[in-house]
Amino acid sequence: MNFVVLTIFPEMFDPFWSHGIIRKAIEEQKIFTSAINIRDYAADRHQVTDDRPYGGGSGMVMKPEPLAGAIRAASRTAPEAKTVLLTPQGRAFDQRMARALASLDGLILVCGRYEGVDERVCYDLIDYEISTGDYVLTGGELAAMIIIDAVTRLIPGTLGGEQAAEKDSFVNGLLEHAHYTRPPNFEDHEVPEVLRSGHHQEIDRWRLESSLMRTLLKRSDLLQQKDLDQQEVEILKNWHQEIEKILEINAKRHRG
Ligand code: 4G4
Repeated sequence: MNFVVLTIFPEMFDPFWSHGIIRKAIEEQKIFTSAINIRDYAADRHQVTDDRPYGGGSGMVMKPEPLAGAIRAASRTAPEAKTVLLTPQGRAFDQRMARALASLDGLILVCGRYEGVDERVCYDLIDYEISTGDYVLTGGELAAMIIIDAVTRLIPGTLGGEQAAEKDSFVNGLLEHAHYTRPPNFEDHEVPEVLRSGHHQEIDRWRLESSLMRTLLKRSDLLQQKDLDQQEVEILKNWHQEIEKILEINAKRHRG
């Protein structure tokens, strides 16, 4: 996968390329990365990339010509790549979109600054507008890093042998189960006995119950959307029964 970032602050990406899974993916040529300075495509001597908004008002707008020049140059070096503008107005980024993007050959990620980019850039030069969430950033750079990070870890061979991404949150529509490592007792909190038992079937069952419980308590919206399998239905029905029992006992107590 080829990632080309267009930004007026390419240095922001130096530390991003230099650590962890992203660094390893670059070293092993699973991804190819570059950050190109939009300023290099400004025509004037002072390389200006912003201008005052038509219609007045405060703040500046990103000029269309340098951006168009940068996008066209990037498209020539990566003709297979799709162009993406990171913007609060874009389609909401999620794990499903990350999976779809991971199947592409290349992405040209356009990072806006100031109060936004001239609308006409979007007309012919942008394939997708994506938002990483409902908040406003000073620039698209952090949003571009989020996309690159989430997509890279889905590329086969990037996460280390077992491809842990397959077991992750959202892959099965549930939140992850709780995780524990040594020591067995930490500040008076014990690791659940079953996880130390070596009974793989019971461990799988415990983890599924942990996933379901966490999703129910923290993200019941995900549970409503999910197509539950036989075992998941059984677990939820068991909990339902337990709760009914407790409420029945309580009701009896109040009736006397
Ligand atoms: C384009 C238009 C993305 C880019 C306007 C970018 C949040 C996100 C920007 C702007 C961004 C996001 C200055 C508002 C840069 N903010 N949620 N800012 N703004 O993905």
